[in-house]
Amino acid sequence: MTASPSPTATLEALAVPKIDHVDLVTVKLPFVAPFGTSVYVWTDKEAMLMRLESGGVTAWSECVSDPDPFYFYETNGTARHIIKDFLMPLVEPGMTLGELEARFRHVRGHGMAKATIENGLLILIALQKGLPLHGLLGRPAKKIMSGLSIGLKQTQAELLAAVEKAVAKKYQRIKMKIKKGQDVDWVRAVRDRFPDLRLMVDANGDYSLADLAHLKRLDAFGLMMIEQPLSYNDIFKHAALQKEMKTAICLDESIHSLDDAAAAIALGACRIINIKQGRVGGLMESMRIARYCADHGVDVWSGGMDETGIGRAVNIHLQTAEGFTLPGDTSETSNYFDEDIADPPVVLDPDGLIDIPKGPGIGVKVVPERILKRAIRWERLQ
Ligand code: OSB
Ligand code: MG
Repeated sequence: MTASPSPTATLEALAVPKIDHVDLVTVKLPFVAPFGTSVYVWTDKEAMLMRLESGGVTAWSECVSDPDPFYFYETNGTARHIIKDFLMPLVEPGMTLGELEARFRHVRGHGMAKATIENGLLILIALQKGLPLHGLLGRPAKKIMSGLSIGLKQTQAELLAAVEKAVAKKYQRIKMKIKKGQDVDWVRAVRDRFPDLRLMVDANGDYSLADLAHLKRLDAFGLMMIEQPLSYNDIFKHAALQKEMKTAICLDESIHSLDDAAAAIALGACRIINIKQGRVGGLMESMRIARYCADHGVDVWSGGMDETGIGRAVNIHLQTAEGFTLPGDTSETSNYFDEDIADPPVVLDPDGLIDIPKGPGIGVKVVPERILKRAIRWERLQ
């Protein structure tokens, strides 16, 4: 438990470039198959993208909110409002990113909206410097671990088929969604068929402490972790649950900041944290949390929000940072979309690993015709 120097000091000192234009573009892409969780079933990805133009350089970032508040309180609508009416007016050329973050703190919460701007600025600065994003973050390139999140299925046969396909691709771990009434038997079916699989479950907050005896039955399956078993805004009860369970608890929804992560660790509410860069307000807070967790013996991984190629690439670059010790929800583009808005798509190599897209910025190129084809809303803010 040695305190390390801040992993973001250099980033905080970067200057915000002069921005010529800011656009918010909402795109809607059909999923190849519906994605089911205990809270909702999504059939399309509706993503709000931010386009920053500065001296002929164009950077794209992605807001990871959904159109609805079923997983998280922010929506594409609230993010648009907060970005347009409160956050963008705080952005001034020449100020440092550290100063901008301090100004953003005046707006409580709304991490996904904040992340859209902060990540966009970091990507823009990387492009202007001719650096890949991970290079700007001060991290060397490496192969990124893959992980698949399998949604709730109608039948166990469908679930087993999805797991079998993922195992054949050499995904480094498989996560299956569970909910009340679709848990122990379904996990047993997968475990019986794949005894050595690195397997975990995600309940998206479907249980309460009244389900303790039932949840303890999951201890029999050698799971890597159980993600967010209890309420989306709880830390305290997870600490009580972790004391009773052998299986590591991983918090997702409950962690909005470094302070939340520190509280969860101090209370013993989890042994693993899922960092969604959007949910915690951007790449810099993500790096701080990952470093803090590494210093406190807590593993972290990069969560996904079924992002388009833009957000997916950001998550890939982030995983070069210190502390990302476990495979995250980073899977092939074809798992979500027949045609993404950016190229190249994410594919696994023969070992089930992912290469960081080459080139400056996030490395993937947004295809203008596909944006035009998928855009359902376009608004120029400046
Ligand atoms: O709980 O991690 C989650 C997707 C949307 C909302 C919440 C979650 C998820 C996933 C899929 O599990 C992550 C992904 O594959 O990008
Ligand atoms: Mg989750």
